[in-house]
Amino acid sequence: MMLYAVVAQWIEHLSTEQKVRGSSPCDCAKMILTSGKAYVDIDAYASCLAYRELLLAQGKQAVAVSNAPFAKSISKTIQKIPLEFDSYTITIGDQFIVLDVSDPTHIDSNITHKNIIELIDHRSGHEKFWQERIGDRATIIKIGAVATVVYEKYKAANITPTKDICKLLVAAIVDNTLNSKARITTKRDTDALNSLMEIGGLTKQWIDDYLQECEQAILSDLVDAIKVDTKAFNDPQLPKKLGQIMIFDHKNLDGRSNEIAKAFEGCDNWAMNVIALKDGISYIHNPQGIRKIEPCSLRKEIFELVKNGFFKF
Ligand SMILES: [Mn+2]
Repeated sequence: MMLYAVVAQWIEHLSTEQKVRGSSPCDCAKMILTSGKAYVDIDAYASCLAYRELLLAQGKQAVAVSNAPFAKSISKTIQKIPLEFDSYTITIGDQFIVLDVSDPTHIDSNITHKNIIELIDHRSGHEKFWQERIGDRATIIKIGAVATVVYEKYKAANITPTKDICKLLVAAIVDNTLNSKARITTKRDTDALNSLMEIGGLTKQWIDDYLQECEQAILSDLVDAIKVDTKAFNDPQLPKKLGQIMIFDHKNLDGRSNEIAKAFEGCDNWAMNVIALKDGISYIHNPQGIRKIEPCSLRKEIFELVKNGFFKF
């Protein structure tokens, strides 16, 4: 009995060794779509699920995996769409496709960089890091949404996205381009948006309903909504913590400054970017008061303004 256990253990050890050393992945290995570890917004969510569906349609083995909390942009309507992340345990030989994140410290620590075969993001700063590691398989570009790039992959493959995929990608583009009001919006984004609305039979009203639903979710759970999309920085030009929410009307935050401050409890140097779509203005809240940036700007756009001397925190 004892000997049997030892032999069994030895065989187990041997097969693990072979698996680790083997140059070709085992049959069970898959392509894993994933994003950042801090939180997942609609762009990351839609891009992972839509890219998974595309790979599956092309006969590949693909799963979408994330344990990160959802931002409010993944609204109830979005969650009702019968597509979701897979529950899957990472195995040896799995290869990763990382979407909507490129800061190596923001990627889930379970993912070894050497197994990343593709990365798509629209935040600058880490282009060289990825160029050195995966070359052309890193796409870090100035574009409104990663979802736009995923739609373009459907187009290039001549595969029509389903109506559900269209809903996800439309919501992602609308959210990440601030309903096409953000400076970062490109013609590629608006072309993708128009095509997806047509294929999915989606109206402007569907978009307005989605945005209203996101606003309601944010306002009904304000502290949590701010916390889930707050980033920490260690840069003398930036606050230690910078939150961001997108709502329709800034007036809907009247009388709620205590809740905003509560979301940054324990931090004396914070700011929050409230993007108000109605008047297209970013309201920058901090402990000293409120300032405006016109037109409304995403956090990454504000960084550019700071870097170029157009805005000071
Ligand atoms: Mn994005």
